[in-house]
Amino acid sequence: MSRTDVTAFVALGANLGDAAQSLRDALTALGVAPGIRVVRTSSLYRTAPLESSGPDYVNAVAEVSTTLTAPALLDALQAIEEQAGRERPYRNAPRTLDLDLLLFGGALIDSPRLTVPHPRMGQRAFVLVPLAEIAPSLVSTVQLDAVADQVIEAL
Ligand code: PH2
Ligand code: MG
Ligand code: MG
Repeated sequence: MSRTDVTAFVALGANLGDAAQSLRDALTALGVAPGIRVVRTSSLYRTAPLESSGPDYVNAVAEVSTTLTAPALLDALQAIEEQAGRERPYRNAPRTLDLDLLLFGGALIDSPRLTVPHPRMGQRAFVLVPLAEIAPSLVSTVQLDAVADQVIEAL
């Protein structure tokens, strides 16, 4: 690992089309993207839509190691979303693929394009449960208890 490698965590979600396959394809695309290495991936989870509509979601979290800057990593995530036919008709609309940057090393980022850590990750079982699976030291029992009412099951 070079000195510039950063460990980042990416949330994956989809609830249109073959959502599970879209997540698998996205993990493959992440792995071959220049400057991104997929280190670990969680199980896929079926989750009830939260402040969203449509079919159940499939969600997962991936740990990546990257030589990219945070904005460049976001560009790469958005390019993979576009490739999957992502449309944005309105906020939290059902989607073919959503890739959210959760954590970028220990960085605190608050720019118009990007807020890291992801501001809503602590309220979402569909992020915390898969994140706890691959990085248990990052998620506390208190946090998991706070989202225990949200429906989530491993696929
Ligand atoms: N993403 C949202 C809003 N609501 N609900 C579930 N279950 N899974 C998601 O990925 C999700 C959501 C906004 O990005
Ligand atoms: Mg999202
Ligand atoms: Mg998003």
